[in-house]
Amino acid sequence: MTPDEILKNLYDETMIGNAPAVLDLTNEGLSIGMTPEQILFEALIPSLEEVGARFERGDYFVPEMLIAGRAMSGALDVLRPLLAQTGVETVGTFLMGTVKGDVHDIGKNLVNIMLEGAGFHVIDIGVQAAPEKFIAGIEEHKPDIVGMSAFLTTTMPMFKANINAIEKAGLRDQVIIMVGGAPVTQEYADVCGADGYAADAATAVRRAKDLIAQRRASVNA
Ligand code: B12
Repeated sequence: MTPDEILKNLYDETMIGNAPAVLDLTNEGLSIGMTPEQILFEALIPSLEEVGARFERGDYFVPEMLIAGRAMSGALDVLRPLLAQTGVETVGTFLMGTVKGDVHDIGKNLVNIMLEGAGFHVIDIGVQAAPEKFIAGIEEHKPDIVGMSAFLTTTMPMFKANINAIEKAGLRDQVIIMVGGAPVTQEYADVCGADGYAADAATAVRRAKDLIAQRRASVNA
């Protein structure tokens, strides 16, 4: 198969949630020299975007979304070590979780992979993470940044609930807080009192590095 055929098939097979085919195509693409970024950004992510659009139109239902998500996650398992292959020194510790009530983890996992690739030490506290879990994670791991992911308009208010709980625990000054997820905007991040927001994994990495640099500069000033 040519790279274009692989991308097209990856797009189509992800859309119908054919996990074994997505895995095979991912491996085949890599074996002929395609880059993990190409597979991710030119096939897997656009396919999942179309899955979301179909769900919105009522053409797809939860089971279809679920199997498409699983197919993408299987490919991510193969791409993860390749995307994270750097050897850069640790630039900081990032504690990441999907908020309580929300099980969407593909976006979070992608951000984690890119952060690891950029030299962050990432601690993933999983999905449906309650405020107490974020607090326990901060106390245990002393991260530079806490990242919160939400994919539902109904779970976005958990950002504020988490930030309030972190404040109440006396830990707010110790961490930078970043938020993200499909429905989240910079405006919403500002309103809920987060320090940073990013719409995608690559921007999240840049923003995380900038925020750490700013924090270190202000501490040393
Ligand atoms: C796959 C999927 C599912 C799967 C999730 C599987 C999984 N393991 O994640 C399943 C089937 C479980 C699911 C369930 C539901 N889903 Co759903 N789902 C999706 C879908 C199709 C894709 C989401 C995804 O993973 N995208 C891929 C990633 C890569 O997305 P991304 O946004 O580009 O990610 C980037 C950024 O968001 C950012 N980012 C993400 N997190 C963070 C964190 C930080 C700190 C930072 C800085 C950045 C950042 O970086 C990411 C990487 O570049 C979306 C549609 C869509 N287009 O988003 C709907 C969608 C999110 N789901 C939706 C809904 C309604 C539901 C359900 C309520 C359906 C139902 N009736 O049961 C349930 C809720 C379950 C729950 N309690 O959480 C709606 C949400 C509408 C809304 N605005 O609230 C959407 C938008 C579909 C739609 N168009 O209506 N879903």
